[in-house]
Amino acid sequence: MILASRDIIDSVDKAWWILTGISVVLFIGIMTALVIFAIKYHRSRNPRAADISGNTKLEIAWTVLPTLLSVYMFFVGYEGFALMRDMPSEENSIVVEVDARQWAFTFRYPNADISSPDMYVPVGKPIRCHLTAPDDDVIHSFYIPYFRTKEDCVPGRTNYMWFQADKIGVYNIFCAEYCGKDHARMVSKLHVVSEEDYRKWLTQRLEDRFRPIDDVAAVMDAKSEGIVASNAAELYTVYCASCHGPKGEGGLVEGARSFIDNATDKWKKGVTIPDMFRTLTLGLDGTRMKAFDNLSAWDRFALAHHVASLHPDGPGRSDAPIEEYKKLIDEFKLAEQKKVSLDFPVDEAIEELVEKTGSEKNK
Ligand code: HEC
Ligand SMILES: [Cu+2]
Repeated sequence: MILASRDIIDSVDKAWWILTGISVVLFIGIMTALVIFAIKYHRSRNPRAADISGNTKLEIAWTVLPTLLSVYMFFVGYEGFALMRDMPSEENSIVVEVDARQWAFTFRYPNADISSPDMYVPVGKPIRCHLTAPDDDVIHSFYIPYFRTKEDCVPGRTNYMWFQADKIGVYNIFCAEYCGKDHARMVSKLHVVSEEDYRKWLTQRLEDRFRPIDDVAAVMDAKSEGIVASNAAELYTVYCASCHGPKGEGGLVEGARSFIDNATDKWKKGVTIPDMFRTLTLGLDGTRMKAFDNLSAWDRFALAHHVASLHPDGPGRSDAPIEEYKKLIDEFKLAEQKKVSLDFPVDEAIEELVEKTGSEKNK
């Protein structure tokens, strides 16, 4: 079995060593000549400068040699580039949509209709990444150093890259766009797991994503099991802190609300938990505040509770009567078990995918 990512890694590393080697040799050569000539032709030894003009052999040599060297360097780089662009087809790979926005990556699994702040992929399978950014966002650069693969996420278009992991493990994901300091905060993890663990993870994610809200009291209570399980503090750090500040002080992005001051009269949807749930579900049109409907309803309630808890006087001002919650549950049909049954993508579609991914690459 040929693992193409290994080939890419090897050829990028080879290119790196060759280019670095050439640079080192040239650097040492030029610096040595510089020092030698500075001494040899010093004013004290050569009081009068010689006027030399034209040396055809030398001129041909310094044109032809660097040209050949550059062409050689091009092909050294092209080797790995060609492998990177030789994408497996959609049928023969697992598709992960990478959404880059200020300031986090989100990974969507279109086959399963779930998303995650970290990326999970099964070992050995070709993974196709479809890279996008929202229309009004900025360019990001999705970078997995271990797999030597990096591609821009450009607002309004889709870019593609792929890789295939040959070792189970956890790898870094960075945004390598260096205009603006905040890209440095876009750090995620790539979890390469066994096929079995991948399925387990997907199943769990699906269960969480579509867990119906069967108990109004549970979403009203910040300490209920369902809310605590969402780990809202962590979600907040991943999805909200970059604009609203780690402590809810707001203003990291223009207009992003402060959650700790008392001025809430300018809030558009309101400060109660059900209001915030609505903000998180629908977003605020025409502002940088996007919908977070890729998160489960429980997560959205948990986030609203977390935002409420940031206020120094306690979460009291975000209280709402039970009727408000009931209205939401009806409006967004939160109590219904969504049609996506657990055995759809996990046992059939994914299995099919996984079988199909014995692609040409692996023969
Ligand atoms: C890209 C930056 C950005 C991110 C990320 C972001 N917000 Fe916002 N948020 C804003 C901006 C800007 C506003 C103010 C919009 C306006 O009213 O003009 C806002 C407004 C709000 C409001 C007030 C709504 C109202 O009624 O006016 C709440 C609540 C809120 N955000 C919660 C969150 C939570 C929770 C998260 C994380 C899941 C989050 N935001 C992530 C930028 C962001
Ligand atoms: Cu970025």
